[in-house]
Amino acid sequence: MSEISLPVEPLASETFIREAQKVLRGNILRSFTKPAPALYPHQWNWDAGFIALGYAHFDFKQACSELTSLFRGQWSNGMLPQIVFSIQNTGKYFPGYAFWNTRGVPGKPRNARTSGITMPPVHGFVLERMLGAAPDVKTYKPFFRKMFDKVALLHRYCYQHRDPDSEGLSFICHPWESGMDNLPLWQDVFECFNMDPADIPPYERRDLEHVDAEYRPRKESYDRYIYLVNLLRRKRYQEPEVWKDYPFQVQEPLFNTMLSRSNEALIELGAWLRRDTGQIREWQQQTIRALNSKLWDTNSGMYFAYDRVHRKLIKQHPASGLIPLFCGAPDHNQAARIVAWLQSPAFSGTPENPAWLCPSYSTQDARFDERRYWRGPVWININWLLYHGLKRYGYHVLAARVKSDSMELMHRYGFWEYYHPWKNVPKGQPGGYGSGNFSWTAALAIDWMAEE
Ligand code: 9WN
Repeated sequence: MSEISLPVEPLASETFIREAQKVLRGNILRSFTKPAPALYPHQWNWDAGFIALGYAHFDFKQACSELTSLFRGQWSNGMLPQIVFSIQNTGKYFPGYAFWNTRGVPGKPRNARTSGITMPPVHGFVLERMLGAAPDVKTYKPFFRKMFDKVALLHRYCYQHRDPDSEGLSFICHPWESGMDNLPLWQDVFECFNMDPADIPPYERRDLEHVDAEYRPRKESYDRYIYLVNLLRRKRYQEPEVWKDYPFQVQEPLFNTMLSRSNEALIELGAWLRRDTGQIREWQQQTIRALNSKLWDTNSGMYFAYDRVHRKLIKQHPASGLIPLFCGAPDHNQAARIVAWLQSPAFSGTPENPAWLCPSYSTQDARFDERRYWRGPVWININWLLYHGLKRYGYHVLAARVKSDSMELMHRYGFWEYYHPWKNVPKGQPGGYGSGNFSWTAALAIDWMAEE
C-alpha cells in the first residue's frame, strides 16, 4: 500500500511554540523565570508552578529548577511564600523585601528573601503532571521524592495554621494570597472593617510605571492591601497570635480546589514513592466535603467564598466559583449547574456581544470591568484549570472551546497577562493587557500544544 504523505506539523504551530519558549527564556533570571519582564521582577509562587508545566515539555531541568528555587523560600512551618525576592532586582517592585520586613522572623529561611504570605497551592498537581512529561523517570526520582516532602509540608501548614476549626478549608489572609487580587469579592470583606488611615504606612507603587492605571487595582484597594501587610508584619507573622482580631480570613473556592487537587496528586505520587499518605487522604476527604457543605450554594448553583470573620458567604460570581470542577468536588448535577453558568450570558456573553471563554468575573454584574485586572478580563491560567475541570466531567466540546478561545487570543494578540473578554473589542482598545511576554501564558500554551 502506498503511503499517503501527510503535511508535516504546520509551521505556524512550530513558530508559535518557539515564540512561547522564547518568552520563557527571555524571562529567566538565574535559577528561575520571572512572571513578566519588568512588572514582576522576582519569583512568584503559583506562577512558578504554571511556568514549570511549560518547561516540562522542552527543558525538564529548568522545570525542576523553578520548583527547587521557589521552595528555597519555604518557611520551617511549611508556609510557601507568595514571592521569593531576587537581590538583583531590589527596589524594582513594590512591596519589596524591605517593606515586608520578614528579615529575622522566626521560621523564615535565613538565606532567602521572601514575603510573609502564601498563594494557591498548585505544586502537588504540577509535580504529578511533570512526572507525566519526565524524560527519564528514574533519574528524576530523587527530585520528586524531595519535592513530595516539601509539598506535603505546605499542605500540613494549610491544614494546621489556616484551618483553625478543622473544617478542611484553608483560609487566605490577603487578596494577594488568592492570586486574584483585584476581584470585587474582597470589597465585601473590606467594607466590614474599619481601617485607621494612620495604620497605612506611606508607600509608593511601582506597577503604574509599567501598566496603565486603568488596568490595575485602584488606590483604595492598594491602601487595604498595605494596611493588611502592616498588621501582619507588626506581629512578626507569628501564628496563631497574628490571627487574633485579624479582619481578613476568607475560605475561597479556587485556593481550596488547588489544595484538594494537589492532595489527590500527592496521594498518587505517594504510592509511587512509597510514602505514607494516610493523613493526606483524611485532609482530602474533609476538603471535598467542606467545599460542598460550606461553599456550594444550592440556590445559585455555584461555589462562593466564605468570610469567616464576618460569618457570611460572599455571593458574587467570579470564574473562581466554577473552578472546583478541577478537583472533582461537584457531583454530576452540580457540574451541570456550573456548566450552565459557563454557557449563560454571565460568562459567554450574548449572540450580539459574545465573550471569549472565560471572563474572570460575571459580565452581568455592575462590578464587571472588561479591562481592569481580575474584574472581567480572560486569564489563561483560569482557562487552563477550567479546561481540565470540564474534561474531568466529560464536557469535551466545551473544554475544547475554552482551549481554542485561549489559543485564538494568544495568536491574535501575543502572550499577554490578561485579555479583553469581548470578541468584538471596542475600536481603539487593545486586546491584551497588563504585561506582555507573560510567562505563565506562554508556559500553558506550550502545555496545551503538547497535547496535540
Ligand atoms: C501581587 C505575578 C502575580 C500573580 C498574581 C497577579 C499579580 C501581584 C501584583 O501578579 O499579583 O502578587 O503585584 O499585582 O494577580 O496572580 O501571581 O504574576
